Amino acid sequence: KCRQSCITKALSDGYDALVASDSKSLLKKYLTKEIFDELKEKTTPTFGSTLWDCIQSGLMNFDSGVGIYAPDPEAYSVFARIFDPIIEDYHIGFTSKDKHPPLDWGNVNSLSNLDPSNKFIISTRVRCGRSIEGYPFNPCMTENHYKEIEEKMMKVFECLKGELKGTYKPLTTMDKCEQEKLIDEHYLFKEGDRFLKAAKACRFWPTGRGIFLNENRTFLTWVNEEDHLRIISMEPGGNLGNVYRRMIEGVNAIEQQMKFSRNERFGFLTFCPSNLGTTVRASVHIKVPKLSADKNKMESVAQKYHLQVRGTRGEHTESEEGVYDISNKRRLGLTEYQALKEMQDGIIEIIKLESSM
Ligand code: ADP
Ligand code: CIR
Repeated sequence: KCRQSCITKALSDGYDALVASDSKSLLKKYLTKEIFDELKEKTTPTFGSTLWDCIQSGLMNFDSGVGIYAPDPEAYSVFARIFDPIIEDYHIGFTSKDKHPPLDWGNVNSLSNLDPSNKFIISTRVRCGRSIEGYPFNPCMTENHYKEIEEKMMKVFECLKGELKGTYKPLTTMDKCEQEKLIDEHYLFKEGDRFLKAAKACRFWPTGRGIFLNENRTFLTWVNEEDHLRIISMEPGGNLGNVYRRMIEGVNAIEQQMKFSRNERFGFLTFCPSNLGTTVRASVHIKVPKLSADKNKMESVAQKYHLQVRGTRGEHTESEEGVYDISNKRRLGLTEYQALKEMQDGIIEIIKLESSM
């Protein structure tokens, strides 16, 4: 009873503040009073998650781009009236009637080196997220869930062979210095993300969190950060085909031993609705000084090719020394291959444009 009335008060105060704010989040754009009133007392059947659990990150961070997370898989259907329009907007046209297509990695060999002369692209990275079947998302996980997933993954990592062979480092065994170095080198997730913290995704930190790195530092896996798994391939230069091929090999090797959560309508399930479907984000770190001198032009080009521009240290960071992180924006409603192709086509256009300026 008391918990319920506290949540109701926090929700209505938070909602009023959001409405009065200048937030550009998708949450503010779509959470009308009517939808808010319809959802404010609902809970998910298995975990009892509330609207507050979904939107507290967006209510506490008005600079959110999206502003909502699914505390558990059922939240996507119980709170569909707010998730659906946000998903449709973010993933550019995936309506409440659409279904995500089956997995299709496509023809890896048709993806090329996007910058053979090495003039613009510093490095290329492709990642995907995976949730492990039988476990809820962060806000509903117990300390034991974190430990169990980590223990299972440590066994999986031991079986990785050839190019993928490497070592797992739990966060609990890393000192600050080592952690900061790995973050600076773009391998490790940043610490204390306030969007995730507000969403209750950082409980029991650093328990169960860690990073697997292969010997060449080209294949890695994050354990229990935003999603149970983030499987990542990266290397210097613009060889997108090679980076993608390596990620697929890693995903397949892990999948031989772990069952991933997949949903009829949304494909692979993730904590943040922006990652649903393929969960794939293919990015380059790129220097395009002429184009990026004109912020509006850069944004309109990104929009035209369905790309997203981030700063040098990832989401919610600024560009340093003119380095931008440009990636495919949508991940849901298209195949893995189409997501990669969309990114490739856009980056090729951006390089063409920069060269002509
Ligand atoms: P994600 O959505 O994959 O979690 P973030 O925006 O949080 O991505 O970035 C995670 C890390 O990956 C950051 O350090 C970021 O700089 C790095 N990163 C992203 N793209 C590239 C790239 N193409 N080359 C090198 N590092 C990259
Ligand atoms: C936000 O809303 O800004 C954070 N909760 C992060 C959302 C993920 N962003 C994205 O574009 N993939």
